[in-house]
Amino acid sequence: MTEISVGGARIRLVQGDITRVPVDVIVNAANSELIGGGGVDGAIHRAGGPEIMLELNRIRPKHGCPTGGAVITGAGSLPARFVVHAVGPVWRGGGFQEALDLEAAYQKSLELAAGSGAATVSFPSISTGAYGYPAARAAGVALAAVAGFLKARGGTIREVVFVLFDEGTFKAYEKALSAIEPG
Ligand code: AR6
Repeated sequence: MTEISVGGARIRLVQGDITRVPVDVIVNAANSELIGGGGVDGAIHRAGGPEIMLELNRIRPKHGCPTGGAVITGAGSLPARFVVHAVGPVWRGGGFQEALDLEAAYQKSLELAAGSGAATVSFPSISTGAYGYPAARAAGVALAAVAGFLKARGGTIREVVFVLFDEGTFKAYEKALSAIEPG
């Protein structure tokens, strides 16, 4: 399954590079320091250009962005209006509130996206690369968080698209999507 309707909106899964998919808001998997890095964060800053980091340098909270938090900036030369930089948890075995922190990262990102008036939002698979969160577990948390938000208070958001880089991650999200109640 690659698509469902929830709360009058749509959740869709695609395999690919998130920097190539036009949306209103692209969510980035950032770190607390908001200083850029590898993975999807590196790809977003490369494709968006230096403008995004210059803006982060202006708005960066003194002690960084906490795990489960997010900040919003412009999107530079990306095919989007804004980028939300979300901080997912580092996987430490599952007993350190990782699921709650991951859920919070998705919720905060959607609040910021809805606050910007976005109709379309894209997410990568937050925390499942360098941060080591097992993809199958992360997929369940991510999809439940997004579906819950769309059912309760989706606001302007009409579509959330997960852009999954590799086939294994895509398959994990496909499986997890079949467990989400449409409606
Ligand atoms: N489009 C979509 N997904 C991508 C792309 C892309 N262009 N490139 C990689 N991915 P990661 P994390 C996938 O490591 O685990 C960074 O250095 C990737 O295959 O990017 O949250 C940050 O600065 C994986 O499925 O993010 C942080 O320090 C997913 O994106 C740290 O890594 C997430 O992998 C964050 O780690």
